Amino acid sequence: AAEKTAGLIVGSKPFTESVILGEIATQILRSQGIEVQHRDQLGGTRLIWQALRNGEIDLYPEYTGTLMEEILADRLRDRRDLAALRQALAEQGIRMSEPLGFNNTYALGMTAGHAGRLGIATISGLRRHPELKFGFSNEFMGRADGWPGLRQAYGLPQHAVVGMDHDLAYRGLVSGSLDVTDLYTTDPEIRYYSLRVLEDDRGYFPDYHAVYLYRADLAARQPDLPPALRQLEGQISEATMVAMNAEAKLDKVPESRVAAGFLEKRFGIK
Ligand code: PBE
Repeated sequence: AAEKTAGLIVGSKPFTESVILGEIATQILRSQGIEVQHRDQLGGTRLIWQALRNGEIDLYPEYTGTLMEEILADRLRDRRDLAALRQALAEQGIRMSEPLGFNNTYALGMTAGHAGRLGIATISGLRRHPELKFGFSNEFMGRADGWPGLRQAYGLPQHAVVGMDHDLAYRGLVSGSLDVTDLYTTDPEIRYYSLRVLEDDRGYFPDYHAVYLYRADLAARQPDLPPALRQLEGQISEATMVAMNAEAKLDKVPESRVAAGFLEKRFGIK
């Protein structure tokens, strides 16, 4: 790519956690003397994956379930086989880190009060309430592992279903203009707004372990990169990720500062 100057380019998707993980990678690589630029909120899953494939970016945070169900679904048989996933990625010139340490899956949620009044505890329980209004994050509306498959897997009858910005969906739930939305399970709003996470009683959603993807040709160009990223493997627990998301989303601390705080605390990087 012509606009690519020296150094390498990290990308992230347009939601807080992805930006924080992009910043963590950016800053840890910088601390090793690698020149890095972060194109934050570059675009959704399809777009950012293409950007990685065509070399527009070199690295970005992704999730195993997203790779298996959405990006490489036609090349994989088993949702749980990480070795097969790694192989399928290698065939496309992409390497994957080991999991960073937490699972951020999709779930359906309602306010606890509303769910309690209607007696809904599971996704199957939604079948008895066709009148409920669903508002889903835009990407969830069209993804293979999103609404189309979920509706089919559970035989859900709702017709009032709209796509919207993920953060606005939380406001819709709280204001009562929406009854149900898709949650990302590491979102701090779940606790903050006392939301009920409906049980996925048919086991529809896979695990979405966070990983970094990077171009295989980068390992040759930047031999310090794989070991630098390896330091992060297994280092971010679910509690740690929820706390970082809370700092950024609820306390409005910029993602770059959240990432810097994590790296200082965990690795003494300043
Ligand atoms: N997720 C939940 C989505 C967004 C949040 C991790 C499954 C993804 O980016 O693939």
